[in-house]
Amino acid sequence: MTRRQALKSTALAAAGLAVVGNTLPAQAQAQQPAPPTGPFTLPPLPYAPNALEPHIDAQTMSLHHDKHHQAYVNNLNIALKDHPDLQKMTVEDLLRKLDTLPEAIRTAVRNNAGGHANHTMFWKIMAAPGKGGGGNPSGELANAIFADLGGVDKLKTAFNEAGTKVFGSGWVFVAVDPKENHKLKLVSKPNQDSVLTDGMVPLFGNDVWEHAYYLKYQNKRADYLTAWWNVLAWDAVAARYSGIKAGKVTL
Ligand code: MN3
Repeated sequence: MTRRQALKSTALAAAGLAVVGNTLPAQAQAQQPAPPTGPFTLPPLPYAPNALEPHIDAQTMSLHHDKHHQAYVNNLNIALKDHPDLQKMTVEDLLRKLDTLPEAIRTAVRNNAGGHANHTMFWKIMAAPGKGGGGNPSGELANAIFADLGGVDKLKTAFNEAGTKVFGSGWVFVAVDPKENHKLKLVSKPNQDSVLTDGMVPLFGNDVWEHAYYLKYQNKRADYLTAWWNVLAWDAVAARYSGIKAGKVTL
């Protein structure tokens, strides 16, 4: 094999292409059945993968949405495949009622329904810089941020600090708490844990898993956290805030 052929073969294998698929024993192939196609499905990315450049690069967006989010969806469907009753529930209800689920699947649902919910929210609250992304909140949302979180500058500082302090993988959220008159709360979570499990609704949040930033920012998570505000879509967040308070937006 020439070096060129070897490189090509390695690249194909890395891309998951079944270059040797036909030579695998039938049993080995049967060990990896296609995941169930439902009930949960991957929502499309609401903009092009390069829309958030230069703050989030296109390759990161494609891998993050097409591979990572898809994997949470697939693994949630696998976890529920023998539970037709749970397949009828919304992802929000699965997370709200996590401690009532069968123990055998509870961790898988916590991780994968959490991953599905967190990323579904994440794509919706970002927009291209200067085209919805960046700037500052206004109106009712700005007033609530001032009252509950000390204002937008204070929020950004506290949010970025919370993001740098997440050990390993996790998220930072601003959540709405219906139990406390829709108060806004800054909450960080490990892994794919959801604020829905605490009876709150995510208003917006940032993903600080390395898969969200490592290709561009490497070890500099703080730089990613700072740059990310340039793609936060405050108008979309304001619409979510009204919707959450009216009980119309649940995720
Ligand atoms: Mn992620």
